[in-house]
Amino acid sequence: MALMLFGLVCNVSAAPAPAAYFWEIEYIGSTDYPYWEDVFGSQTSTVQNHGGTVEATIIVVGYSSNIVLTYNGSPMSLYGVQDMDLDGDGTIDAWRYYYISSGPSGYMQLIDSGVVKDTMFVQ
Ligand SMILES: [Ca+2]
Repeated sequence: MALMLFGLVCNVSAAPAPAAYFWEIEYIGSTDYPYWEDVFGSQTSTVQNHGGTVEATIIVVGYSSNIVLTYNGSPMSLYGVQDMDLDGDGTIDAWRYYYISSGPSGYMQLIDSGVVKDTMFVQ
């Protein structure tokens, strides 16, 4: 399964960016719900019932080399990175990361340098 809502996943060379200051789990999809469910914002649980292979996208504004997304306590596999120039000034400001893993329901956690920045219960 490959959920590709945003089209081509590409990775161009990164320009200088400030240290990461915003982190969000954005979208979650799975075998049982094969669409991107929008979980951006204050939401703490998926609405849809997921299962099987689980994919997620996160967005990090500002740069960090220590991002991990875990599911049920285990790191998910990173399979794509999309550089984003949010204000169109030619400098990359943010990164969208694509992850995949499998498992039953559980907690997904976005961690930067050991600090939990966002948590989502995947039901
Ligand atoms: Ca920019």
